[in-house]
Amino acid sequence: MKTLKTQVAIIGAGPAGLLLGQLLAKQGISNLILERVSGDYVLGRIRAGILEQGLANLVREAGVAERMDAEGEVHEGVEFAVDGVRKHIDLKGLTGGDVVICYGQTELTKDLMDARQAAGLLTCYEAANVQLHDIAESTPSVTFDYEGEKHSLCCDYIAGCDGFHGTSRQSIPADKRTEYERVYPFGWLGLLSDTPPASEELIYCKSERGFALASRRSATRSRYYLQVPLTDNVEEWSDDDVWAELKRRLPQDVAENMVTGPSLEKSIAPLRSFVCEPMQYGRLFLVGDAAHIVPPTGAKGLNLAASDVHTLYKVLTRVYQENDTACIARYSEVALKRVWHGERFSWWLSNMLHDYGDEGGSGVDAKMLDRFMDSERDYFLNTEAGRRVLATQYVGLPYEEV
Ligand code: RFL
Ligand code: PHB
Repeated sequence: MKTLKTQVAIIGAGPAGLLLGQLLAKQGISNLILERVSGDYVLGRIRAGILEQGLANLVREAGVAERMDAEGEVHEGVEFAVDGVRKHIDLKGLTGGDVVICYGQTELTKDLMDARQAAGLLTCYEAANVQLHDIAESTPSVTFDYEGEKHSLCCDYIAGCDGFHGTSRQSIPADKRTEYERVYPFGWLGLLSDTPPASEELIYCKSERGFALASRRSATRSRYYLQVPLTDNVEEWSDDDVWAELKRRLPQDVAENMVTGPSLEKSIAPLRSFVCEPMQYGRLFLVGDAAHIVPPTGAKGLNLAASDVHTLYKVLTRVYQENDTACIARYSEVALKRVWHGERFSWWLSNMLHDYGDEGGSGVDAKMLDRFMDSERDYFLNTEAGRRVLATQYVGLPYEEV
């Protein structure tokens, strides 16, 4: 058994783990990341595309913003289309200056990986059998298999950044956590292609045939999504099928503008709302998808992971630099407040824009739910007050101080 030592053991090299590691290292706090899969595998996962200003600022604070600031697109507005009628939401004007940045999670992850390597900070990729020990004691540790050898990592604290299917959350005794979950009766089929996007701004569309989203990564790379039944397999959808269905769901002028081409990636993701409370136990802190999942409708998943990182980074900085251990107990409470705002927003926007078939929800049948949502769409897209609420939450609520 090889023994290693660090101040903060980070489980998972997704955006949450990598960003936390970079921020802590800048404050002189040592950390080591354990990742189950290879770096290439992490970079092969196509996920989020929209960064709130809070996340962008955190990336700048970590000193990793050069490419994001050069290549990321500033989006001052976003569009919603209901049954073909387009509505522009002026994010900048309605929020007094806030915007979002369109920059792929894959690119951000790559920048963070490169910065970590350049700084000589250790990430153990393909670390198997990661197990957490003594998390309720003052000397926790993590054991894992790496390069054919068993390792034990002794640390002061553990950051569980290992996503929804990770091991960290399961290490908290079941009777010490409460989990809230809603699984939606549909998924999103995503398609990435090197074709010029159909629109300068993102367009979230509610149509008779279900939800569609026209998104982008750059002037030459498009990202589209379609609401699909949970029973669909991605193999059943040819590229031509996806393009044809997008044409049916997007507003006519957008559909006419759409350039089709071969997909670079195509996958189906289920939609889920999930929160684990509290987000800490002993010396373990849960961060990002390890603690909570949102449906992608509000583009909040990655952004909530970032606000958790911000909170934990501030807590640990105070612990190590000011010996303020009292603030540790505040992590979960501060993080969860913002998490629940993001959860509610993503659930609400999903309700407004998807077709729930016969299912209904919230204790009302499908027909009545649809009428309620007609009223929501009318208020939040067609009144100044409604648009302001939508815009304020889309760009992201301010970070809470610890
Ligand atoms: P991640 O990115 O899942 O990273 C967790 C990392 O932990 C590793 N891991 C382990 N490592 C060691 N030992 C173990 N036992 C481990 N188990 C897991 C994993 O290999 C992985 O590398 O979580 P993180 O860092 O919290 O980041 C969160 C974001 O990735 C996530 O919120 C968003 O991508 C969610 N999401 C989207 N959010 C958006 O805002 N907009 C989107 O368009 C969007 N699309 C998506 C998404 C999530 C998806 N998932 C989870 C399937 C599309 C998909 C398909
Ligand atoms: C994306 O471009 O992948 C994207 C953008 C906005 C969302 C979800 C996904 O709400």
